[in-house]
Amino acid sequence: MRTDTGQIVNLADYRPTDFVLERVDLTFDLHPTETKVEARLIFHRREGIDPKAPLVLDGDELVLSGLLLDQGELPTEQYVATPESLSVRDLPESTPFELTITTVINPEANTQLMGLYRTGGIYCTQCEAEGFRRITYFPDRPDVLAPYTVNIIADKAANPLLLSNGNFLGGAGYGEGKHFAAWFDPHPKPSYLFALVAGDLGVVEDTFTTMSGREVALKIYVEHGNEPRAAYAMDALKRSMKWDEERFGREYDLDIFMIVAVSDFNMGAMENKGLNVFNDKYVLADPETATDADYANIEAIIAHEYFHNWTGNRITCRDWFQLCLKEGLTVYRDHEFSADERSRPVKRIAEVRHLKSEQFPEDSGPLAHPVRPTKYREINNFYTTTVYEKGSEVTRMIATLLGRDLFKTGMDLYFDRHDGQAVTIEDFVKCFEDVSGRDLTQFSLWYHQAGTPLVTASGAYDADGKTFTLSLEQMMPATPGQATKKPMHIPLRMALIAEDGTAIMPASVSGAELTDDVLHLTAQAQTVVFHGIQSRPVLSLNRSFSTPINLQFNQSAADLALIARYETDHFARWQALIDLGLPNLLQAARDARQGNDITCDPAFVDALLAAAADDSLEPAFRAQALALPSEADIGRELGGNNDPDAIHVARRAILKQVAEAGKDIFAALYDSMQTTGPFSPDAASAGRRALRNAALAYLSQLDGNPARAKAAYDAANNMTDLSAALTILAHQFPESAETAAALEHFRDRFAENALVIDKWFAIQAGIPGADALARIQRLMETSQFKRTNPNRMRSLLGTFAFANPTGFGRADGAGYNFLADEILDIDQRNPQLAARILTSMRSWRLLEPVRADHARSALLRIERTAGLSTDVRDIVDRILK
Ligand code: 0A1
Ligand code: ZN
Repeated sequence: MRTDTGQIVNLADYRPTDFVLERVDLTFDLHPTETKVEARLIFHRREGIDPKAPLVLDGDELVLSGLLLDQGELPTEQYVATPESLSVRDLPESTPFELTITTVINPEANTQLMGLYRTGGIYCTQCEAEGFRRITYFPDRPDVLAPYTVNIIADKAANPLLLSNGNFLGGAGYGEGKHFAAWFDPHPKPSYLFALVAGDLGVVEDTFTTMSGREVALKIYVEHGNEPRAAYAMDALKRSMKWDEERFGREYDLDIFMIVAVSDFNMGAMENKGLNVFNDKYVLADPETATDADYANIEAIIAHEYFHNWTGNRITCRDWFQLCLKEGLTVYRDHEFSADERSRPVKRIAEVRHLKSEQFPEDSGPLAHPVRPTKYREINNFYTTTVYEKGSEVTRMIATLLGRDLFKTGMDLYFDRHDGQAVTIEDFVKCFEDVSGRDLTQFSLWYHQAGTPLVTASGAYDADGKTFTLSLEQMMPATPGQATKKPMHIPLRMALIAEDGTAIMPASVSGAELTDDVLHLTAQAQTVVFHGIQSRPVLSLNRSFSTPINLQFNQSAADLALIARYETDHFARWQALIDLGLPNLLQAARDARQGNDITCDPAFVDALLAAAADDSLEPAFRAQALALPSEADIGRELGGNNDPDAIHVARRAILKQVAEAGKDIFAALYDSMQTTGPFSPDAASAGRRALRNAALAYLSQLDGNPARAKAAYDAANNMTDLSAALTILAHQFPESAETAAALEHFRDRFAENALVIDKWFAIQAGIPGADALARIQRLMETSQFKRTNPNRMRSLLGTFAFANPTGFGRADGAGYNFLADEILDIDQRNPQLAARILTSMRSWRLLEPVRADHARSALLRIERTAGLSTDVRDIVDRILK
């Protein structure tokens, strides 16, 4: 394990390598505990580099077992090898030379799941960001690109499949029960995109004919027996390939595209060239075992990894500071894909919910960092929602500023200009400046300034002058390392709506640029006047969440209700309902804290129920409206001195009041939204299920007993309905005999399916209340619990720490202490996983003083432990700062 060296990497220190890598030729002789890796690397010294400069290669826990220069032995004084680096001197001044490096590594012992490891008897690799250096000594950085040849030798019976990037060259027997295969990837790539998979897997095959008529073989490899469960992933892959051709003109560029599903994986999936490796959670689905959310995730992640082929692989990052160059852009592309395949407004609502619940807390807490950071201690900790989701929002804003057509022209220029290169955010932005003539200097602050801008708005109508005056002000909060900030360029989509719901078009606008429906806020404060307004308008601001800000705009309940009823942008309707409801939830939390009665504004309840009952709206939209902000969302909005128990009581009370007022509507929806016929995962059917299960959750609030939820559980014929009913049983009636029986039934029915058992763990980990910790500890003693499996750990510990505020945050601090012990334990095996789960404590300063004190002590205990990984050290230090 890499323990902390305290070294910080700075963007300002970037410089190209001294040596240019021309070609890579790798030979793997696979063995579970002693895999021999021979790397033949051809380099030449870059022009103008000091002839005395040594070649320094990266390593991580490596042992050198052989080194040749142009096939000859090297005197030992010519090189220095440590586990972390190999330095070779007296190398040729101007001619190319070949280094042959041999290392022996132990895939079986690789519990970090970085580099070459074993999972379920399969050899597999994960090299992003710095895993390749755990395989061989190498210039392991994204700006070193080369074509790779890979030879794999392995026992044939155990490993009939030998896969790597690129196109298959050939294979043959190798004697002693072994065989070998050779692959060649002609597209120069950085080492983080290298992949190797070997083992015995089942396959689902198909083909795709590209827009220029080339046939590409498509293969998805899964555990034997799981082949039927990969059909949806294959369908999503073919739709992604087609969409990228139609929307961005991007064609696939190899003869074969492979996906391998593995059960031990630190993240969601990885875009290795031509050989994506996936967490099997994002490949396997059938109606009996996957929820609608699982199907949507599979579609999005298959698309995401495939889209990386152009945004990430063909054009890659110059250094890891540019991570958002590939991630923000590719998330934007996968969001657009899902919006086109499903419902655009519902997709946007889901994105914004996710952004607000995950990225906003990051951006307002101790882990806040710019979309394009300038320093890091551990790059693994920068695969964040800021880089991914805010990075996507920044890309979306460029598209908003330029308009769809110019944005596409800018993307075309980016692909043309930078194909085959490792580039920067500045290179990317320049393409859009060049095609539009717009100066994006101020806009680029979105990449450089951390924190969520706060925009304050107020409007006034002058009936005599027929003007509507909008005052806007922006405030950038201080974030770690950035005390003061400059005003940003904030593109706000907007509409003016008349009392009868029709759109009002101003005759002219002064005080700000308005292009189509986009108002440009560029100064710290701006007064915008809309002229020729015949009647008092209601302003809908930040339509479709065109900019990721906190908006303070004290609109009356009546105005919000009007937006919720008439806006043509359905995202804005949903936002208006949230804005109507949130003050009630916040007041309820304060009242619960004081022991006061909890009340709810009927205007909100009426508007919500009107949306729920409106058959002209998509069911999925109505389900989103009925899903009130979570307890964590309420805590974030309260902004400090938070008591999770009070928030829980408050939210439950409001839910109950909505349920009471809407019981007839919910009963009718529960009946009418039933889907008939064979299961289909399409968005419309999923929306009906979501609305029906939302109605069931409200009705169960009123029932006071689990009978209805139990009946729903018994009647369910797909995993969406089954897990929804089980969640209601467990979260609303945790002590009931029906819940105990259903949990047992669920466990026994799906005992053989790890992904479903993950759901079983997650549902129980989310049961609120102070006894949650004891339940978690009991679950950890069960035979199904597996410490080495990241999905299982995330299901149990991740759900507990991220999504159970009353259980995890119980008043005596036992939850925080427990997590600290677990983090220290996980860190010994898998630092990346430990660091990620630890980020659940990033908002500890928002807690009331007693809990905050307990949280701090637990964090200090981690911080004071010797031998922490760099990953955990980096997070704990920043959270405590
Ligand atoms: N590039 C992948 C995410 C990923 C990042 C790091 C990993 O291991 C540390 C694995 C995957 C993506 O964006 O999908
Ligand atoms: Zn990605």
